Amino acid sequence: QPRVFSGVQPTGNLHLGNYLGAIVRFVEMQKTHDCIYCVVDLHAITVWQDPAALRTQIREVTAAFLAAGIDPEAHIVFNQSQVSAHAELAWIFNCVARLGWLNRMTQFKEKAGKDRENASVGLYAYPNLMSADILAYRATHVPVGEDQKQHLELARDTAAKFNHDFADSIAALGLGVGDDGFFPQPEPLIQGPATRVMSLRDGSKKMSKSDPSDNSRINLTDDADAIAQKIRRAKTDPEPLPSELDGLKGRPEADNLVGIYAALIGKPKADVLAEFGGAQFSVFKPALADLAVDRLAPVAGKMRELLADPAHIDAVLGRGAERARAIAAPILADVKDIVGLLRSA
Ligand code: AQP
Repeated sequence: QPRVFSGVQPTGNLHLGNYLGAIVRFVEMQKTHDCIYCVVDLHAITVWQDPAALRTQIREVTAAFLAAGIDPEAHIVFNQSQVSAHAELAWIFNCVARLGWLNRMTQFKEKAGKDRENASVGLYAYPNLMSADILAYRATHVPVGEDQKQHLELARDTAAKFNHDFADSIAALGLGVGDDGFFPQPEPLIQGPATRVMSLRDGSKKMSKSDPSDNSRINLTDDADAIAQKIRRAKTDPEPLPSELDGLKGRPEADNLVGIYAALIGKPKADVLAEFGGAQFSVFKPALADLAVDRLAPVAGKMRELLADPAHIDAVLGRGAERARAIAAPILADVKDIVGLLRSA
């Protein structure tokens, strides 16, 4: 049975990249898969989070999931720290994954910056926790943005090494499934028109929660004026839009805005160019702003309504955690048996 797992960090400033690259895909996948969607709060604390703000941010991501159309009854929505299997399996994966693998992770290098000696150990080990998130449910499909590709490859390598290192134990206990061994190879689903939404201020950088410039991103909670202003101020070149896709080559900012329009309207970029080819940005930007407001305002409104009742959000997370635990607990118990860790019956 194919199972989807994915997560979003409650690190504040949830933006259009998170929405189009991840959350919209999460909603779509509900039609065809059993889905587990997680607010990954243990990932968030790999960099400093103010405790009071963190609590609000966890509820905000949950509200965004629900407002976008994730159904917490038909599927599972919870926050990571309520299910201890994530942290337990992450420790075992810390002992399976190799230092050399983690040393190659570009996200750590970017986030740690120059002051690497001062980065938290958690930030370094982050990919092993992500492997645990996915494999604690033996999830087979992981919808993510382009930036998570390398981490998914590491999760696949970790699953394969675990299956290989413990092959005899898995066989002796009769816990193998198909050809893979104990863990499946989780498949990244990096698809759709917006796998990498770029900053509005710099077409070579991804739109990111942690960018110090608020003008670089459209936040899900921005009002219509803020959205229009940010799009008006978005960096562009002086040329009009091309009529063909080829004409976007070497024009990262134009490419990004056309990509955002395409993703919001659910059509290919070629269709957008067929409509706006030859138009100046003074024409295209207001059209994009109207479309963005049209698509995001209902989500933001719903989020506000949900956030007015934090007890309801906490109850959704609590129920989701209970159901997540019920899936992960027997898998973790098998892992402990495979590794040779003694547990009382
Ligand atoms: N710019 C983006 N375009 C498309 N998808 C994106 N995602 C993030 N940025 C973009 C996808 O959103 C999901 C959740 O991301 P995350 O919260 O786990 O953290 P992140 O990838 O580190 O996102 P940010 O917003 O860029 O945060 P900071 O600034 O803290 O690094 C993931 O599926 C991600 O691929």
